[in-house]
Order: sequence, then C-alpha cells, then structure tokens
Amino acid sequence: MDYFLTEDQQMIKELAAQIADEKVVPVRAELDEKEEFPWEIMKVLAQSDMFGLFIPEEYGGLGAGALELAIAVEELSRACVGVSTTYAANALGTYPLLLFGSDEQKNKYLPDIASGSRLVAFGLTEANAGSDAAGIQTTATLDGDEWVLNGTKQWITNGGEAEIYTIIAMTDKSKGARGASAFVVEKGTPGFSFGKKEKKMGIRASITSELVFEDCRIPKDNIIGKKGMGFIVAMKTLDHSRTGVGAQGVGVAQGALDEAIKFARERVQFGKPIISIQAVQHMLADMATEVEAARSLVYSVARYVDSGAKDISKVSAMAKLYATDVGMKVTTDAVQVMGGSGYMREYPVEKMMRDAKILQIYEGTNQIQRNVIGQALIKEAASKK
Ligand code: COS
Repeated sequence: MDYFLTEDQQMIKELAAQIADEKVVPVRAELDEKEEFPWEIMKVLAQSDMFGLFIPEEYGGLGAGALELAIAVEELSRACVGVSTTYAANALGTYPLLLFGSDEQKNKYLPDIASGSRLVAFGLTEANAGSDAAGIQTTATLDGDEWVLNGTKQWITNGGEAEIYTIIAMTDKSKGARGASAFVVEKGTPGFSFGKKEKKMGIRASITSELVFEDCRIPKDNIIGKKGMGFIVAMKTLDHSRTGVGAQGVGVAQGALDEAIKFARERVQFGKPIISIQAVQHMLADMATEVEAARSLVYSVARYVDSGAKDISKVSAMAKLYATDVGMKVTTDAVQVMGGSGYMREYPVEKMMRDAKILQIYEGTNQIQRNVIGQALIKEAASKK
C-alpha cells in the first residue's frame, strides 16, 4: 500500500530499514542469546540522527513528529523488538521533558538526547503500581532547596544504561493521583543506584532494571511541570508513546510475515511448495491483511497526533491495542506456518513471537487500553446529551 509518505518520511523509512537489515538482523539472535545491550546499534542510530527525529530543531533535533518516529520504530521492530524497545523507551523517557519541561530543562537535556549521546529512561512502575499507576509509593519530599527521593522503581527499560531518568514520585500521598509529581534525575546522583536486572522471556537485547532511591537529593528545579501534576505528565507521556508501541506491533508482524512467506515458498511437502496449499495461503492472506490494517491505524493516529490534536488518549490506546494484538497473532501464525522449523531458534520467528508478547503488556496492558477507550466512549456519549 502507498501511505503517501513525504520525501523526508520515505528517506527516514529507507535509512531505518537499512540499519535494521545491515546492523540489526545479523546480530539479533546473538544479542538475544547473550542478553546483550545493543550499544553498537545505538551508536549507529545516533550517527544517523535517529534520536533527534521527534525533538524540535531549536534543541538540535530534526523537528519531525509521531509519524516519523513510528516509521523508524516499525522498521527496527521488523528486525528486532529488543533493539526497538531500547530506542522507543528513549522517546518514552523524553516526553515528560518535551511536553512539560521548563525552557532551562529543555536546553539542558534535549540537545544531548537528540544527538544520542545520553540515553533516557522513564520511571513510573513499582512493585505495587503497574496498571494502577496512581498507587506509586516512591516519595519526593522538599527539604530546603532540594527534593529528597525515596523508593524503588521496577521493570524500568534502559535502567542502568540511561544517563537521564524522568521519575514519577508522590509529593503528597494523601491526594492520590493529584499528589504525584514528575522529576528529572541524572545517573550518578548520590543515593540513586540500580537494583535487580531482570531476565526476560523476550526483548532480551533490551535492559530492564530496578531504580533505587535512598535519600537521593536533587535540586528543587528538577521538578518537571508543577507539583501535583505528575500523574497527568505520566498519562500524557503514555498517550504519546503508545502509538510507538503500536508501530512495534506492525514491525514485528511484518518481519514474521516476511519470514513465513519466504519459508512457505521454499518448503516442499506433498511434492509442492507449501505456499501453493490453500490452507497456508489463507493464513498468509489473513496475516497480510491484519498487518496492513494495523499499519493504517498506527499511521492515521500518528498523523492525528502530529496535527496537534489534544484528545489523543482514545486513539493512541486503539493503535496500541489493535497493532500489538496483530503483532502477537501474526508472529504466532508465522510459527504455525513454519511448523517445527518455526519453533526452532534457528529461525527468527521463535524470537519474534517471544518478543511480541511484551507489546500487549507494557506501556499499559491491552486490558488497560480497553479501559481508556471505554472511558472515552462514556465521556463522548455524555457530552452529546
Ligand atoms: N490525559 C490527561 N488527564 C488524564 C488522562 C490523560 N490521558 N488520564 C487520566 N487523566 C486524569 C483524569 O481526568 C483524572 O483527573 P481529575 O482527578 O481531575 O478527575 C485523573 O487523571 C485521574 O484519572 P483516573 O481517575 O482515570 O485514574 P485511575 O487511577 O483510574 O487510572 C488508568 C487510569 C488506568 C488509565 C491509568 O492508571 C493507566 O494508564 N494505567 C496504566 C499505566 C501504564 O501504562 N503503566 C505501564 C508502565 S509505564 S511504561
């Protein structure tokens, strides 16, 4: 399908595809096997200005938007979701600064983020606050000219490797969601350390770690936005990042479909390539249709976000929900088309299926996306009365 990309968008797609094919595909199995952080690939992405895509030009970025980011994330995900998670989590961690940061914070952090010289991570989740994001226990208490952070963040992508962390902490526990605030914390700050490094089912090239704050003192000015706005910062950040997770679903599904078609053309059973068997063709036809539908939705939502629309929660949840369910289904079907070969590590679809699973879970489970969509429908219906 022609998605009527501009010349610049087409260039980004081709560049990301080239990096995916030449730099990621040859090493993805090894990165997965060794659970190795993809620093070499991050350096290539930095040299290709990929970290600056969605950062305004005044801060050293390319001034593009959600669609360009989605295109890059999709191409990287076609090769390896572990790599694309590292890249996309950087954007996730940057949104609080981009959307709510002061001029000083933007001037201080965005140029380094745009150049790729410093990676970012977003710290919201805790042991007892996953879907219930307002249930966080980490606290930030003002003491003179400093905030003092205490608590532990769990399952933080890029934790330990990133230099810049955007953290949601409670400044007034009695106020619930309205008692949270957002902060920027730099690696190396005394009282800030890294705990357990997780061992995961998939996306094993990415790193997932605990962040531990023990009387960690940061300057008063490191608050992002106003005190009490932390939950909104987190929700708006997720509204922006979820289109990117949808793009990961599209990419991994496309990668698995490509592999399944290639295999079905070569694999001979009953004296003919299995692609000539109608049962296989029908599976491939469904997979291809679902990939195209998911891509259409993700690109449309990204364009809507780039139009400056304010009410993006519902549609970004839809893009994340639909495209990541497609990612899971198509990778599972690709394993099925390839049979015993698909199940073996020798072929990439086994890893793709493992990687796809996280997309239905992180940045809000797909059940939470349905809640967000459902709440929006209720609000829309009430406003029509
Ligand atoms: N944009 C702006 N404001 C929002 C918002 C959004 N997307 N979502 C909620 N809010 C506001 C609400 O309007 C409400 O404001 P008021 O207090 O003024 O009424 C406030 O925030 C609290 O909202 P709500 O009552 O809906 O909060 P809940 O605690 O019920 O939580 C969900 C809502 C479940 C949607 C939220 O907790 C969530 O997204 N959870 C998943 C978190 C997640 O994605 N975790 C993954 C790890 S982070 S990588």
